[in-house]
Amino acid sequence: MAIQASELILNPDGSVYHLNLLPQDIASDIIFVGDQDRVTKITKYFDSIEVTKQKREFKTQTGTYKGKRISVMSTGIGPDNIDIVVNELDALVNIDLKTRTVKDKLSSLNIVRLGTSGALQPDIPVDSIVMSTHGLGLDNMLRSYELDPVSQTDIEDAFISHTNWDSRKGRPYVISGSIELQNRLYSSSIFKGITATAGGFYGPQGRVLRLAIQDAELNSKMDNFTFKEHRISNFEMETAAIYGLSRLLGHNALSMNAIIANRALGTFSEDPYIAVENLILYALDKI
Ligand code: R1P
Repeated sequence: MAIQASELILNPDGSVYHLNLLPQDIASDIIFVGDQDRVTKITKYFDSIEVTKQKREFKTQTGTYKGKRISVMSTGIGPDNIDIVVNELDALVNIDLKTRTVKDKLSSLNIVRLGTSGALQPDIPVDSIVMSTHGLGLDNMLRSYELDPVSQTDIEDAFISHTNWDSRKGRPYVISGSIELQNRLYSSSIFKGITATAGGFYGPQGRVLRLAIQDAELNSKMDNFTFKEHRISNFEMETAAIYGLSRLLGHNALSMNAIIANRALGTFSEDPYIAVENLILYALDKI
């Protein structure tokens, strides 16, 4: 059955509504960044660029790096944006935009997020790189979908009990990253851990400026949470949403973050641009 115009919105040129992209504009290997200005920081290393398109914070460039076709896209900030980006990307490959019907043969994308993040553990220094084995979603966005088939309820239950999580904030969810991409991009020079994804930057990540927060102890409880060999390494705002939607839609996703702050020590990188550049150089050759 055809998906209605109000549900899958297309622009006059047939492109998807927010990303402003046509199916031929994207590669099957995609790098996500948060900041739209980070797109060219990656594509400056490309052999050539064939597509540059932007609408709002969603900027995309597609080109080749050492002969491999890759798209780099900015997602903006937060899980709500990830809902738009991953659903519209999936529509580009798995929905026939002319007939508005789901294709019989579905395709998988490889999605790697290169982001910035704050470490929660004192031994993960600023300017290091963290690979997310799992995303721990504290944001609730993904709870609008039928999540149970893909979420790791054993880790969720342990986290809820350890932190005495207030159920009024919704149930946290845990989704693992692609094992294949983890194996391809890991080396012993980087850290691994569970990445917590918050639905905001200040209160939702335990930052107090003028407002009291619901659980002032949450970050320290997160620091000392363990499940088997896993611990929570860092806090940011996209990974769990990317992992969840990718898993539900059949795409492979991995998130890697340059650590620009250490929340446990209260420190911030002296040059976050170099930290991001190091992450880009580390990841590009392995993607
Ligand atoms: C907050 O400043 C933003 O920076 C981090 C957070 O996840 C959030 O998006 O990532 P990016 O630098 O990739 O945007």
